[in-house]
Amino acid sequence: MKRILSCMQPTSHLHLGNYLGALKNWVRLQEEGAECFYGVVDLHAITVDYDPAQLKDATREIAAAYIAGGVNPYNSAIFVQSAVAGHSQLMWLLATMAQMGKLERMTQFKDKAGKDKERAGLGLFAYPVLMAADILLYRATHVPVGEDQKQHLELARDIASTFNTRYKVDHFIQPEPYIMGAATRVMSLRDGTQKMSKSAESDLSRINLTDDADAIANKIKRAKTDSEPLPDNMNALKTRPEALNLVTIYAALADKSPEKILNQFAGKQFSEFKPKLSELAVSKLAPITARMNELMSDKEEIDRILAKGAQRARAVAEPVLKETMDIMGFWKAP
Ligand code: AQP
Repeated sequence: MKRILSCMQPTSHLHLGNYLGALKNWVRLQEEGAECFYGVVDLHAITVDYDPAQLKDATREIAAAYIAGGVNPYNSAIFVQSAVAGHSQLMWLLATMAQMGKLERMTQFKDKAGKDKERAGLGLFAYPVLMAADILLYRATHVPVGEDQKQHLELARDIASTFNTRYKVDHFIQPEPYIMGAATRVMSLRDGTQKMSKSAESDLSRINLTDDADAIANKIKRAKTDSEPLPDNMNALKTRPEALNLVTIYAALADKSPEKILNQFAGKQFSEFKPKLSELAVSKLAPITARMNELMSDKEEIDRILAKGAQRARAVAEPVLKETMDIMGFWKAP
């Protein structure tokens, strides 16, 4: 049986990249009958500047987005990372076998630490070790993520194998990345070479799941493009990152291949394509936004769902942590 684990950080509102690259696929896996654990990883969110007064609601909003996007909290466990103590406990154990050299090669750390690497926090540097703990704690077999998380997942596989070799056991499962769908890396609407991101400065660079129809239409209208009409083949988009991004988004929202979309729009100008893309985006996202708003108006219900989810998560995580500590030779009360 497949066991799925995947998470998002409550760093800000979820965006179209999070939806197409991850959440939409989570729902598919749930519908295929896999055992799913979907986390809101608040311990990761505090590795960058954050506002403590906002963290609780940001956490609830991510959970609301999961449910509004189609995760069924009665089938899948939706939980908050900090409510399951095993995440940070296992992280410390795994940190003893994560190599500094490998962590230094993580591109996300380099991007987020920026020029002032010396002042970056240890938490930001060790982020991929906590992510390895998130996954290994559940013995997850598959981890559906966007392309940006592939490197972190390779590290989690590496740590699992180092542990098994060092302690001569077959304890941790090697998690497989699941990079699914047409839009595995949605790019910024302002710059087709940068990934769409919650933390990018310009709000015009992303479509948030909290945006209303006017905001979505406005962002697509102002999305950077070039002056050429759309071509009839994908090869011709290789040197046109912004055009490729919009076609890919259209394809992923329509559940069609990008080639099919080009067949439909070949020779058309963006002035014709963009309103069609807005229409499609609004038709897919407006129901999610409406449901999210509804859920956020009943925070107690979200809290109940998260409390149940944490119970289910702990029931799986605690025995794995205990077994890990036994293998490592820790003392325990007789
Ligand atoms: N642009 C993207 N295209 C496709 N998938 C994406 N994901 C993120 N951005 C894109 C996927 O969304 C999941 C949750 O991501 P996260 O909350 O861990 O944050 P992140 O990957 O660091 O990216 P964000 O959303 O831009 O957040 P910030 O700005 O806070 O770093 C993951 O599966 C990720 O692959």
